[in-house]
Amino acid sequence: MSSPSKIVDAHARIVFDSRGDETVEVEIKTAGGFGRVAAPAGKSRGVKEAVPYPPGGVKESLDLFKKVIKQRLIGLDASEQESVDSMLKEVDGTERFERIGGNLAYAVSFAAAVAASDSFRKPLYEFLNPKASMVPLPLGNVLGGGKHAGRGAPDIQEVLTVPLNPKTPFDAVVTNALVHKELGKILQRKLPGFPLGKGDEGAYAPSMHAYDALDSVVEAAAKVSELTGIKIGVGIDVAASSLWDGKRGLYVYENEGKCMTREEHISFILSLIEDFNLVYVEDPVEEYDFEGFKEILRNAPDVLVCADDLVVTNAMLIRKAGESGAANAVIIKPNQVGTLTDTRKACKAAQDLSMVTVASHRSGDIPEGHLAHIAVGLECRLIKSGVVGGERVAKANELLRIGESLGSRLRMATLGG
Ligand code: 2PG
Ligand code: MG
Repeated sequence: MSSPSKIVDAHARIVFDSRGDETVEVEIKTAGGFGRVAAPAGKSRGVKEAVPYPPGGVKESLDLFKKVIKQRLIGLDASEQESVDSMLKEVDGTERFERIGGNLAYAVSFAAAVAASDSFRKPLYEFLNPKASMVPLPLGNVLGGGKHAGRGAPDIQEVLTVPLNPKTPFDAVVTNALVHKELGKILQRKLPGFPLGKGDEGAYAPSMHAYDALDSVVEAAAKVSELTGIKIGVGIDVAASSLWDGKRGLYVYENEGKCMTREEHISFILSLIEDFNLVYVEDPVEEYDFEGFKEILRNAPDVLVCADDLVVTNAMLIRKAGESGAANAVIIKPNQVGTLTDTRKACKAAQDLSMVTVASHRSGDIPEGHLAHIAVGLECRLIKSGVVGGERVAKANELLRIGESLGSRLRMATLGG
C-alpha cells in the first residue's frame, strides 16, 4: 500500500492578502490528505531576505509552478520535507529564490507540511514536533506607523505589548485585546477627533511622536494589568532600516521632523528603553549595523534585543548575531527564507545559542492560523501576530485551539526561560 502522504496532485492560484495585494496560494493533495497555504507579504523587508516574486510578479511564479514545480511535486512524499524543499531549491537555482519567488517556495513547502500532517490526522504543530507542549506568549502590535501607515503616524513602526505571566492561552490572548481597546479610549482622550484609524496590522496609527505613543501604550497596559492582575511588558519594533538614509548617514524621523546620527539614534533608543521600562526592542538600528546592535544589548542586557532585518531568518546570520552578542532574540518569518527546512535550521541556530525565537506574521497577511502551529511546533517563546483584524485574530484563535488540544501537557512560555 502506498504512503498516505504521497503527493497525488497540486494546484496554485492567485488570491489576495490583507492589503488587497495579489499573492500565491498552493494546494497539495496527498493519497490521504490535503494542505492549502497562501503566502503573506512584508512591506518593511530586509534586503537579505528571499525575493518574494520574480520580475514578472505573482503570475511568473504561477507559470513556473504550472510548467515545472507541479510535475516535480507529484510522486514525492509530503512527509519527506527535505525532498520537497531541495526540489524547490534545485528548480530555482539561486541563493534567494529569485527565479521562482520566495513566496511560492513558502506556499509549496508549508502546504506540503500541512498536507502531510492531515494525511496522518495530526495537528500541524504535533506533526512538526511530537514533543511540543509550550504555547508562546503573544506579542501584539497596538500602535504604530512607519511603512505600515500613512503620513503623520509615528516614525517607529510598532509599539507592542506582551502578557508576562498568563496562566492560559485565553488569558494571554485577551490581555492584548484589552490593551488595544483601552488604548483606543486613551487616544481619543488625548487627541480629540482621532477617528481610531489603523495601520496595516490593525494597530492604531495616530499622529504622535514616539514618546507620546509609548506613554499612551504604557498607560493602557497599566490599566489592564490593574484590572486583570496579569503583568504586561511593552516593546517596540523600530524597523530602523526604514528610517535610515544611507547616503546622508542619518536616521530620518519624518513625522517628528528630526534627523539623528547613528550615535544619537543609539542613545535615543537606550533612553526609550529606560524611560518606558521596555522589555523588547526589535531592529533598533539598520540592517547592516551589527556593532550598533551590540552596543544596545551591552547597555541593556535585560531587554530582549531582537534581530529581524539583520538576520532575515537565515541560520548563518543568526549564528553570527548570537555569537557576537548583537541580539538575544530573533524574528522567525518563514517566508523570509522560503522553506520549512530552512525555518527549522534558523530556529535551531537561535535556540542552540539560547536566543529567544519569535515566530512572526507579515504586515500583509492571510486569515489563516498556520503561524500558531509553527510557533508551537518549533518551540518559539513568542508569537508576534498582531491583535485585531481577521488575519491577526486567525493566529490568536488557533493558539486557543492548540491550547485545548494540548490538554494537561500544556505549559505557557515565559520570557525568562
Ligand atoms: C516586521 C514586519 C511585521 P513586514 O517588520 O517585523 O510586523 O513587517 O512584514 O512589513 O516586514
Ligand atoms: Mg520587524
